[in-house]
Amino acid sequence: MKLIHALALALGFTAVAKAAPQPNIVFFFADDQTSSSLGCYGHPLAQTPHLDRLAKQGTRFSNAHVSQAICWVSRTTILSGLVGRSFGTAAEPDRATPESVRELYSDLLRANGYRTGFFGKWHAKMPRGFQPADHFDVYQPVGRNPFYKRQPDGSLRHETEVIVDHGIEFIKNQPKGKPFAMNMWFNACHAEDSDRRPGIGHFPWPRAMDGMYESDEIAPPRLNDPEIFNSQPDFLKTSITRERFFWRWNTDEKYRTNMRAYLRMVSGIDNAIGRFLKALEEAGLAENTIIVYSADNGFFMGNRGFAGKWSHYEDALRVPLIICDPRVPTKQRGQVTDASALNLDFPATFLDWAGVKIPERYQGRSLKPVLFGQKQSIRDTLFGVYCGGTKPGMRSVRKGDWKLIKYDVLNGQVRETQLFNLKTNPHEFIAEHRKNQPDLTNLAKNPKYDLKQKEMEALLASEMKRLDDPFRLWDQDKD
Ligand SMILES: [Ca+2]
Repeated sequence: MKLIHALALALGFTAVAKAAPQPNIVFFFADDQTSSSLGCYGHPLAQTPHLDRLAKQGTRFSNAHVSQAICWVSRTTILSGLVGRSFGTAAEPDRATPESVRELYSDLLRANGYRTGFFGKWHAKMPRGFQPADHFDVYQPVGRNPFYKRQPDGSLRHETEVIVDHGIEFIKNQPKGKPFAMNMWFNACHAEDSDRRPGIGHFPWPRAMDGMYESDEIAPPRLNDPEIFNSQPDFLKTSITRERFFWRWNTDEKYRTNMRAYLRMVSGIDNAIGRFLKALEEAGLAENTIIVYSADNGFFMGNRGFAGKWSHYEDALRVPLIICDPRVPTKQRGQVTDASALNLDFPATFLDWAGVKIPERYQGRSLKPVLFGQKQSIRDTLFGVYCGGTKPGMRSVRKGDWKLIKYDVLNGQVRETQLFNLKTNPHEFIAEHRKNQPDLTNLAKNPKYDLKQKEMEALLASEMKRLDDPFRLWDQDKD
């Protein structure tokens, strides 16, 4: 014992000095992408070999959601650590208050030794005077419109490639012995809304993907039975979610052409990520770098007669989430977890990885224990919010197999409740589909599920209070 003690004393300082280094963090963030458009999530055609490999070596989340399926809100949630309705004010709910974004996770990482970078689509609605460049060591915004960027030699380069070029440049300049945290936030797979020409006009892809999927048979949307559209709440049937359907999915030919183009955008991201991973490997940084891949919101690709996001169905709220942490034990590699995760959890997770204290104001939790197999899950409730169609808007809550959605829109003209059991009704059918399956319907107001509805409504009210939502629905206490 004495010998060991002496040895420990002699080695003590060395051991402390050689404590595990802080990991590098690379966060790839796609725009407008459902998890169902990736190979590793089961898409029959999507070719995403690099993301599939990250999933095989890391953790793939089957229940990752965003709390609000809108580009700028999802982004502000990650930057602030707060859900939409918490980072803003009742008068201006989409814009972050100065207090909520005074210190971003990137600032906290920088204060703790990290070199930080941001490349790509920002789109978060920040307070007046806010300068994103103040919050990163290297900041380079890259937008769309156009997706193709003129290069010094006169050639055109897709924004996905340009963003990854910046990322590779960043690691080439990385000083030795210093950790880094970098964000590459793509504009793909967002449509070019101002250009409705099917294919490369509406969904411009990196030209390296030319010809991909051309001979593939494109299956129609799974939920394209007109009965499914007809059963939707009336205001959704006339919303922008419906309007955009006519921009991109409403004829067989347009649907097939746009779907091929969309998948090329997905494969374009995957291809660029592959290039980045190779550069990371060559720089000798791969062993200590955690890779995160997710999207700012899901996407309706013709299901229910809808396009875009803007609702609380799974198509809109569910996003891909793949985290590859080379430090996790071998038996956790390649795991697929059904643990619930929100975009709200990302900044807490980043700070936890870096060993930085998670601020008390953060509403999310670190996903690290799930990755390391120490916990099955870190949250049992998914909260969804949206203010479309006039405030308070739509709210949802999901726990286990149950999901409640409430619509309180158009100044009180629409007040509806939907209750789904996602185990028996994973596609959230509202009408009894095909009439012989009584569970495939909205179960709200069904006396058999009265207690469940009350339980979910109480859970929704408590989540709204806990997350400082300033609004109350028509049937909630005004407290
Ligand atoms: Ca988006």
